[in-house]
Amino acid sequence: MSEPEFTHPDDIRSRFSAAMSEMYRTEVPAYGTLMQIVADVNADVLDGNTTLRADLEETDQLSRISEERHGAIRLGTAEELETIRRLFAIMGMHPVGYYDLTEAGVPVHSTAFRPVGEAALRHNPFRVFTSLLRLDLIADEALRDTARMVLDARQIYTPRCLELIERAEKQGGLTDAEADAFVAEALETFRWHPEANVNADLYKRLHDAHRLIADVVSFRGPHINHLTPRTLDIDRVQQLMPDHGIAPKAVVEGPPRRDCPILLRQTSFKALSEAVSFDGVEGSHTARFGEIEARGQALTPKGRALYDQLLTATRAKCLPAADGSNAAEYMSTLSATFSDFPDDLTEIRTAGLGYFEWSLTDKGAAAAGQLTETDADSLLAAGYLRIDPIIYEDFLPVSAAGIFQSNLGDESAQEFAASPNQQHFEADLGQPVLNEFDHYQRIEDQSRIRCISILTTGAA
Ligand code: OOG
Ligand code: NI
Repeated sequence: MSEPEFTHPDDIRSRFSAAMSEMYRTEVPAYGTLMQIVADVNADVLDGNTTLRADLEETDQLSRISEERHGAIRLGTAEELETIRRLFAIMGMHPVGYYDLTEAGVPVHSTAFRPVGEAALRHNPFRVFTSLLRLDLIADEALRDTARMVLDARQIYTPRCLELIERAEKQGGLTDAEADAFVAEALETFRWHPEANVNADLYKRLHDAHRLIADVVSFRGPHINHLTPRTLDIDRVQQLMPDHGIAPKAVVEGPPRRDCPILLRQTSFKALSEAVSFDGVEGSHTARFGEIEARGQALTPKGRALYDQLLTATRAKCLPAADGSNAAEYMSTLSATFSDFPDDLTEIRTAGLGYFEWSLTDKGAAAAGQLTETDADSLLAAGYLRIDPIIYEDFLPVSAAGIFQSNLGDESAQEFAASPNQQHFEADLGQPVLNEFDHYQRIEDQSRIRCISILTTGAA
C-alpha cells in the first residue's frame, strides 16, 4: 500500500486562520471595519515607501500584509488546555513562552501557540495567545467549587474534532479532505454562543468575583475573543478608529514609536456589549474586540531587562487612565523615558541588547571558501557579512494585561498576589513550553556559524 499524502501543517494553519477570520468578521462587524482601516493605512504607507514595498515583495510578504497575526482564547481546565495543545500541533503551532498575568491583576497564566522557525512563520504567522483560568485564585470557596463543576461538565470540542485529532496523531498527518473536516470541526470550539451555560444569578456571582471568570465559566466554549492583523502604522490606525465609529483603548501598549522598532506595539478597540440569554433571561456580556499589532526586534535578556526597567519607570511617573484623559502625557513620558534605549542598530548590537540574523553580503558570497578569518565582528567590518534584526514573535505580559484590562471594563482593576507557576502550567499542558530567549539565541548563533563556515570552507 502506498503512503497517503498528508496536508502540510502550515497549510492546515492557513486554512484555519482564513476560516477564523471570516467567521469573526461575520460575527463582529466592527472587526471588519478595523480590518478595512488597517488595509487602507497599510496601502498608504506602502505607496509612500517604495523600499519597504520592495522588501516585502522580495520576502513574499506583500500579498498577506494585512492578514491576521494572532488571536486569543481563555480556557477553564487542564484537560481543555492539553487537548488544545494537541489540536494546535496538527497546524504546526507549538507552545512558546510562559506569561503570568496575576502580577497585572488578571487571574490567568498563558502561553502562545505559534509556528516555530522562519519558513513556517513566513508561510502563515498565525498564533493563538492561550490563557488558562486560575480557579485557585477565587477566594470564595463555594463559588470556586461551583465554577469547577460547571467547567468539568462542558465539552468544548466536537466528537468529530477529537476523532480527527487522534487520527492525525496515529497516522502522522491528515489527508486533504480530513484537513478540511478538521478545520471546520476545530472552528466550532472558537465560535460565539449567545446562550450562556449558567443562569443569570450564577453569572452575576462569577462576574462580581472577576469579569474574566464569568467570561470563561459562563459559556459552552472558549469563543475567540479577538483577532489581530498587522499594521504598518499603528499610531495612525489608533487615531483613525474614532472617525469610523470605533472606540480605541486609551493608549498603544509597548515601547514608543522608534526608528529601530523593538518588541511589540499593540492596541485594540474596546470590547462590545453583546446580547446573551441566561436560561431564557435576556442579558448581556462584554468579551469580544479587535486588536492591531506592529512588531520590531527581539531583545536579549539584557535588552528586555532595560525595556522592563524603562516601562516601569514610565508607569511610575504616569499610569495611563482607562478613560484616555492622560493619554498624551503617558505617550510623551514613554518617549522621553525610552530615550535611554539606543535607537541605532550598531549601538543595539554592540550593547548586546537585541538579536540579529547573520547573512553573507555579495562580497561574502564571492569569497566563499577563501577566507581564514573566523571572527564575526571582523568579517562584518570587512563587509563580508551583514546583520538584520530578528523580529519578535512573542508577547509581553504588561501589554497583554493592558489589553485584557481595557476589555474588562474601566473600573475592574483588581489585585491578585503575583503567583507565577510555570511548572503547574506545563503539567496541565502536558509538555514544557519553549523558552523564547533560547530560541532567538539559537537562530542568531546558527546563522553566524553557517556564514563563517561558508566563508572558510565553502560549505554550510
Ligand atoms: C489575551 C490578551 C493578550 C495580546 O495581544 O497581548 C493578547 C486575552 O484578552 O485573552 O492577546
Ligand atoms: Ni492580542
